[in-house]
Amino acid sequence: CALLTLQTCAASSSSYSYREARRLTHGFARALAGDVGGLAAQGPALAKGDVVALVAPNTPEFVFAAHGAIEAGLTVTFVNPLYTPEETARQLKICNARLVATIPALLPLVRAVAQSLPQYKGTVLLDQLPSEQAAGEFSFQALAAEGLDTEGVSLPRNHSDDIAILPFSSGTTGMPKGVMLSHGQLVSNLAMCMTPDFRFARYTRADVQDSILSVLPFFHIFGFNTVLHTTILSGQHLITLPKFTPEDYIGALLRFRPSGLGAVPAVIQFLAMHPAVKPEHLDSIRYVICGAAPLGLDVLKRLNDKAGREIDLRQGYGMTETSPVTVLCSRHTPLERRGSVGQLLPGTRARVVDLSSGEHVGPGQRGELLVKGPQVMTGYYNNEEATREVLDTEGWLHTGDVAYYDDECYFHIVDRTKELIKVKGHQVSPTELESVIRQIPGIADLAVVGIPNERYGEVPVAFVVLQPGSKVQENDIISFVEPKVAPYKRLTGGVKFIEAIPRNAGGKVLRNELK
Ligand code: AYL
Repeated sequence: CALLTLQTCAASSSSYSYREARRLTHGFARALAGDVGGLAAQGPALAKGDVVALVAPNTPEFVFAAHGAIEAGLTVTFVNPLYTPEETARQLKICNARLVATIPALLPLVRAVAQSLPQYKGTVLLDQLPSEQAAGEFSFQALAAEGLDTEGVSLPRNHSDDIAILPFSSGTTGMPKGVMLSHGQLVSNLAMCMTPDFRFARYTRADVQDSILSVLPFFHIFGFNTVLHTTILSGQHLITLPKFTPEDYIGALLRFRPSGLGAVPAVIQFLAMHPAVKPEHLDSIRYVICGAAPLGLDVLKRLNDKAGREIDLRQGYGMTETSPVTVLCSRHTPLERRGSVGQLLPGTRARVVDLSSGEHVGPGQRGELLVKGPQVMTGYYNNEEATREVLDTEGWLHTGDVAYYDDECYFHIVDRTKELIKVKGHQVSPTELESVIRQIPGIADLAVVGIPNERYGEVPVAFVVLQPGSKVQENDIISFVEPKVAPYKRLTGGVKFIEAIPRNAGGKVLRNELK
């Protein structure tokens, strides 16, 4: 397998074999653990459990840096590369990042925010070093080479309960929080997804290596654990694109003829509906793995119509907090059930409970979905209160999703009790947007909710109560928010001025009423 291609970036055409990937990953791990290649001059050595932040789009080096840091006993957090400096700084501070890995285009942003981190050690450039290199800036390739050349470095042992990654999620309420996912949790979820009934990827044999095209970002758990790791486990070839554009995506379909796709519903919709996508572009596609937001059976059927045959499209459901998959369509799921999110993965349990009484409800009845299994997170990083809100004493995770299961135990996600807004599968926290809008003078009260949108799934809309005499207008609010948040968090749903925000007796916003 070592000589097979592991990854190709469709944009730069840079390509790595399994062997090269292993070498670079291991070399980087050794450099970090051995504190070599100039790292020693930049403060105390990295110690087990220290956090390394990756601020980068999908590139092959992203993967080597993440795996190398994990191999060195460190914990990796992923920062969305579309984040503004404020958003980036917030995440880096919460997890007290000691090292940042990024690409040259994002170096100015990282330089601006990293210096204020109390235990900051340096920044690793995943590509060429800039011509004007500052102290504490390192080349990934040079560190990996140095790590391989240095003798006597010992790598720490990673245990099942050690925290491997710290992706961010807003959970059921509030600002985004670090989700502690251990080696054991990630691996157990992979094992579940690779069981014969649920496995979507085919194991590579001597004569055939499948490839999968995925634009899902590695900074999201779907891209990192479900797509990337199942690809590696089955010995496939992963084709990545740092950014989705219709031309690049169609170009990659034609050039690589992938057997599989990793996608969110917006991409499936594009494939099914966009006139530029022709039936022959879909010729090679055998399976599609889709999740993170709802996908209707109608879209799936239109995709099949365009392809002229049945594509093995597997919808799944999960959360960052569950590594992420809990429910998935299997190879046995009949077409008419493929609009559901599937059935429970082996080793995973679920309950659907009445929203007011908390009592179990039977098939066909809606209630909050609770899940339990070895893939459920350890908790939120440094936030016991938020952890207690979602993880009860028996280990059930309260998902904040409203679901029902049918007579064959297929699950259907129908609503959310939590605040979360999902824009093209990306999380948007209403609390975060509310805290930005609240800075505008003249606003008495406000609440942000998500409303359905054909193109994006959902978009945020702000309900605003103005102070008497205030002249604030819709555009003032939209343009105030725009530069302060990542593009997908913008108020695409607009602003609605109302008399009062509906709240319950406890002061909690009645978001469903606003919707
Ligand atoms: P996060 N249908 C409807 N809503 C969904 C679905 C789905 N298939 N999947 C996720 N959600 C919503 O942390 C739901 O509200 O994880 C859930 O609580 O970004 C929230 O998104 C979690 O958002 C896969 C591949 C699951 C990916 C994932 C999603 C991980 C997204 C199973 O096979």
